[in-house]
Amino acid sequence: MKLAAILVRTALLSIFPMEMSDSQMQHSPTDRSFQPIEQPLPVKVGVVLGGLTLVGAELWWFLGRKQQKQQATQSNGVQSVLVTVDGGYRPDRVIVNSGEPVRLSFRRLDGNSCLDEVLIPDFGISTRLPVGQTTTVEFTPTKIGEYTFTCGMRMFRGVIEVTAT
Ligand SMILES: [Cu+2]
Repeated sequence: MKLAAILVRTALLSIFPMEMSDSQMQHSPTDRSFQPIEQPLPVKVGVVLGGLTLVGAELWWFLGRKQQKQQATQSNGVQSVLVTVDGGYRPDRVIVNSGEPVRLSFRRLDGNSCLDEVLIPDFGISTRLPVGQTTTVEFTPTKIGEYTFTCGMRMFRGVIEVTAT
C-alpha cells in the first residue's frame, strides 16, 4: 500500500505544481501579489496527462481491480484453497460450502511488511505469514454469508463467500 501513498502524493504534486514553485519563489511574506510563471505548452500538457494517468491508476487500484474468484476444492471432507500473497491476495474471493471444514493456505511471496499478518476476524483467526512459506489456517463456516480476510492493517482484503452446501 506504500505504492498507493506514493501515487497519491505524486498525483497531487502533478495537479498542483504551483505549490512547489511558490515556495521556491523569493518574495517577502507580505508580498501577496500573484506571479504567473509561464511554462512551455508541452510541459503543461505533460503535467496534466501525468496527473490524469496517476489519478486513473489510483481509481483502478481502489475501485477497478477485478476480483479473482476461486471455488475451494474438495478432498476427504475438507475444502481447501491456496491463496497467493503477493501485492495483495490471489484469489481474493474464495468460495466455500457452509458446514464443511475449510483449509485456507496462504503462500507468502511478497516481503512487504504490510502483509506480515492475515486476519479473519469472524473466525477468530490472526496468523503471521512468514515470507517464502505457506501458512495454513482452518475453520468451519456454519452460516451463509461473506466474511473478509485482511492484512494486519486492513489495507489488503479478500472475501470468503460461504454458500449453501
Ligand atoms: Cu497491511
